[in-house]
Amino acid sequence: MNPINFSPSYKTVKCGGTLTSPSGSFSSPEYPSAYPNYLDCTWVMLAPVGNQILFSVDFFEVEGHLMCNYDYLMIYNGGSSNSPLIGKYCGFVNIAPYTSTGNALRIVFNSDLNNQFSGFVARYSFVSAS
Ligand SMILES: [Ca+2]
Repeated sequence: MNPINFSPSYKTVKCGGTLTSPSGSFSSPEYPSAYPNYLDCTWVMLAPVGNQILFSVDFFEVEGHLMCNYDYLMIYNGGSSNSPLIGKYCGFVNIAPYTSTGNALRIVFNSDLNNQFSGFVARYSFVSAS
């Protein structure tokens, strides 16, 4: 096999971003239609220092797997990929609302090569740390 002739059979979908508005919502790409394959989306909610981020998921339908190895959403308590992982979710589950301890929260959504579902809708708001 000549590696020069290898070309991926998918195109990269732009998704994710840094969210600095005091409240907002976002969803999996193309919601409520099925999300594309091969997603690697990262949203970082970044509040002013002294705030926390209240995050909740209103809708969640993602390809299921016992270990969530196929498609999944991950919540990190902080802005970086080294921040503590709060949970990894897949299937048709309810995700409990979560409040960050600091002023940043990271959400990652990944999909694999097949089996697409409607995905998710999430919202957040900045709250003054008490
Ligand atoms: Ca999938």
